[in-house]
Amino acid sequence: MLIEDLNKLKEDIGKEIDKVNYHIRKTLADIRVKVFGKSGSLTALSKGMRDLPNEEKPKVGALINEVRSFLEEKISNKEKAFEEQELVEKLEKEKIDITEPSNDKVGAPHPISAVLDKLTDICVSLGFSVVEGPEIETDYYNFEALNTPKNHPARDMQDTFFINENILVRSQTSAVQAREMEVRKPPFKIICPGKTYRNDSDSTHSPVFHQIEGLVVDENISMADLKTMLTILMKRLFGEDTTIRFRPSFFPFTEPSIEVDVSCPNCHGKGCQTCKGTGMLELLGAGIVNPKVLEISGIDSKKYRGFAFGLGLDRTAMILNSINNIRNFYRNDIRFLNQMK
Ligand code: FA5
Repeated sequence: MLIEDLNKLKEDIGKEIDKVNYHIRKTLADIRVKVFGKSGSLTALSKGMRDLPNEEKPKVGALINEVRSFLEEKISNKEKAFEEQELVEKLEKEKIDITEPSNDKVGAPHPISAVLDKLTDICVSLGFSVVEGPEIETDYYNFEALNTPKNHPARDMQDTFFINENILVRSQTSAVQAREMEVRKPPFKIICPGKTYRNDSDSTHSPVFHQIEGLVVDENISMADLKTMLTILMKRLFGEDTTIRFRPSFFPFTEPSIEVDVSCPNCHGKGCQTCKGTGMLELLGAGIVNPKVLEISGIDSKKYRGFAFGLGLDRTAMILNSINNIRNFYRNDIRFLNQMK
C-alpha cells in the first residue's frame, strides 16, 4: 500500500512539476513545501515506515529516498533553468545600444583636423614618428636655437605675441624640432603638428593657425631626399597628377632653403580664382638644416645632415576644399561646417 502511494506521489508530483512554466515559476516553492514540508505528502508517507514489518523497511526506505531525490532533482533543474532565463531577461533589459544614434545630426571632423589626420597617416606610413611641443614657448627654442638671434631681420617675418621678454606663443612648429634635436640621437624622422600664432590677419592669414613640421636627421642627407619626400607627400595629398615647383627661398635655420608650390587642384594649373590666375599655390617652406642649428643642439654637423619642412594646415585645408577665407575655419558657423562633411 505504502509502495503504491509512493509511486503514485512520484508520478503525480512529477507531472505537476513538468507543467510549471516560466510565468508560474514561483509555484515550484509551493510544491516543495507541499511534498517535503513538515506536513508534506512525502514526509507523511515516510512516517508510515514506523508501522511496517522490519523486513519491508529497507525496500520502502530505499523507495522513499529514490522518490525524494527524483522530485528534488526535477524541481532544482527547473529552478536553475528559470534562474538562467531570468538573468538573460535582466541583461536584455539593462543593455545599452551604443550603436543607436542619439539624434539625427551626425558630426564630422573639422576640415583642419581632417587634413592633419591625412598628413599624419601619410607621414607615419613613411616612417615618421609624431611629436608634440608646448604652444607657450621660450624665445630660445622659437628663435635663437633656430639660428635667429635677437634683432635678426628674419624675426620680422614672424611677428608673434610675447608674454614677456623671453616667453611667447610659438610662431612656428620649428620650435619643436629645436627641442627634439637636443634630446634625440640621429638617425630620426619626426613630424610635429600643432597650433601656431602670429600677428597676422587677412583672408589667408589668421592670428591662430596650424602647422606641421617635418624633420629628418641622418648621414648623407641631400636635397634630393627632401625633394623626393615632398613630391611623395604632395602627390598623396593632392593627387598623382599634381605638379610640384621648388623655388629658392630663405630661412635662417635651413641652408639652402626652398619654398614649395603645387599646381592648383581646382584648375589643374590652368589658372582660376583660387590660384589668382597663376595655376600654382604656395604651400610650404623647407630646406637642408643649417649645420649651425645642428651644432647649437649638440648634433655633430660633420657626421649628420638633415632636412626640414613646415607646412600650413589651414592653407592646405583651404586649397583642398576651395575655401577663400581662412576666417571660415574659426567662426563655428554650422552651415559652413556642414558643407565640409
Ligand atoms: C615657417 O614657419 C617655417 N618654420 C617653415 C620651415 C620649416 C622652413 C622647416 C624650413 C624648414 P613660413 O613663415 O613660410 O615658414 O610658414 C609656413 C606656412 O605656414 C606658410 O606657407 C603658410 O601656409 C602658413 N602660415 C604662415 N603664417 C600664417 C598665418 N598667419 N595664417 C595661416 N597660415 C600661415
